[in-house]
Amino acid sequence: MTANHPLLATLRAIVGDANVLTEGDLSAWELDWRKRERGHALAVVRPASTDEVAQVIKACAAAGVSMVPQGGNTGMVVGSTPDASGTQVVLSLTRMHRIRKLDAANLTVTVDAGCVLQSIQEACEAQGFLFPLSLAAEGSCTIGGNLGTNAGGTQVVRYGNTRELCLGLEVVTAQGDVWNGLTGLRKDNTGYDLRHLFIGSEGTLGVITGAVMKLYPMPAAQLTAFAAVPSLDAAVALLGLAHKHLHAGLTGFEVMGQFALSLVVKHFPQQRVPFWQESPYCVVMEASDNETEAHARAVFERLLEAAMEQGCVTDAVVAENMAQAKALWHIRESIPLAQAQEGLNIKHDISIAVSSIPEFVRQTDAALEAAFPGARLVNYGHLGDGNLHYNVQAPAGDDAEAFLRDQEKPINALVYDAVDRFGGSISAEHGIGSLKRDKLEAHKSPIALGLMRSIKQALDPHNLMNPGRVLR
Ligand code: FAD
Ligand code: 2HG
Ligand code: ZN
Repeated sequence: MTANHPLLATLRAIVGDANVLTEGDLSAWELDWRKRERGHALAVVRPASTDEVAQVIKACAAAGVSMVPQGGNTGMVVGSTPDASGTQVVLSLTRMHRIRKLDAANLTVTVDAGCVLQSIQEACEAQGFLFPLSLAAEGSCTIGGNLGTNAGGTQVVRYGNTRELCLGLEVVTAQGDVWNGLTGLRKDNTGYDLRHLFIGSEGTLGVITGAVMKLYPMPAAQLTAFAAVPSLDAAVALLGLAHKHLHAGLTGFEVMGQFALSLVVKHFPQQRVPFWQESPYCVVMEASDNETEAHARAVFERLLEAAMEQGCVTDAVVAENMAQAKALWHIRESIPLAQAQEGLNIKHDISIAVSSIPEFVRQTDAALEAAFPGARLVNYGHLGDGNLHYNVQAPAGDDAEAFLRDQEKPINALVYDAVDRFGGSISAEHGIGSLKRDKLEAHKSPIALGLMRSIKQALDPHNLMNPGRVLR
């Protein structure tokens, strides 16, 4: 295929010449965030409305050209970039960034899929509402990508994943038809709930163009604590205490291993990281309170006193103000960036029952250390959700690319076999994309895979929507 492909003239007529990109540096769309793979697109197409998306899909379908839906291109599993063939169209949604409607009484906001997550948070906050989806990529990821991956983030312990926050979708199907499911209803039992098919489908079933998302009143006060814990068992005990003392007021609970924090210290020396040298793990914890800040502090202090008495916290700081709270959260959110600075790495976004996490880590750390001496284990994540980022960095000084080439497969096998033994999931957050497609085959039940293939076949019989992602 070339820049003269006959489809290009049709696409230009739909979205305008300036929004069909074929030349120059297209890295922003063709290279994934982790720099694992560089693809090559026939064109990057940037529609500005649902109608334009529908026309683009119809044109591509008529030409038999496959499409890769893309939002902020922050995905972790090589799912939003084209393959290397030069035959695929990247369908970028970022020109669709309108907040369509905020319904205060219904506690919902209706948005275009290309809205950057942070812009939704800010627009809602300006009107006194909390949109609680929160992740370190929020300045560049889009709500369409969040829905496409069913993103998690740091508030799931209270508000759930993106799926739980979504009340309705607008989707352009693989045939170019527009399904308007933007009802915003909290109860609707009229047959299959189609929205749940598209959420987490990673662009393989259709293109999400709009969504109705749930809002919450802004809490009266939010407090953040950073605590040193002597072990993962202690972190789990602290989580239990936090649930008991804070109930629904517990809105964040993240764990960070010592090596993960050392990478933040190394690559972002301007950040002040408390306790990291004296403790194998630290926890960042958030409480939201509907009464007053004084009430929130009193509850938080009782919790920390109980935790110190029981020995599950050895030291703690509670942020005095919003700026300090942000700085503490920033430490946690900087870990993936520090890992990227350190070099290519192997990521495992696994989940297992919270109660099993300490034993899983004990056994798997020991097995990895024995089999891959020198490999550096970067363990952190959403302990409140039973979701660890159980990552592996090449031994210090080694060529990371060579390490991944030679050791990624056996390391993945070791970790995912352990996840299976503990009854967990090989992906709690980032999804499958193309990086974990073979792992899905190996770790998901054949019945579940068969049902997934039937759904794909029914919705996208010509395999034009993000082919080769999730399923072979
Ligand atoms: P993209 O990367 O563009 O696409 C992701 C997938 O969704 C692709 O398969 C794509 O085809 C599909 N897609 C995109 N838009 C649409 C659409 N409109 N319709 C249908 N399919 C679509 N993830 C978490 O879950 N939790 C975290 O805490 C978290 N933290 C992160 C921190 C950093 C620093 C980074 C870089 C990433 C993080 N991620 C996290 C991963 C990533 O940001 C999320 O998965 C995010 O939801 C992706 O959004 P995006 O707009 O960048 O999507
Ligand atoms: C996070 O929780 C993200 O910070 C990224 O999901 C995790 O980079 C990672 O492994
Ligand atoms: Zn995460």
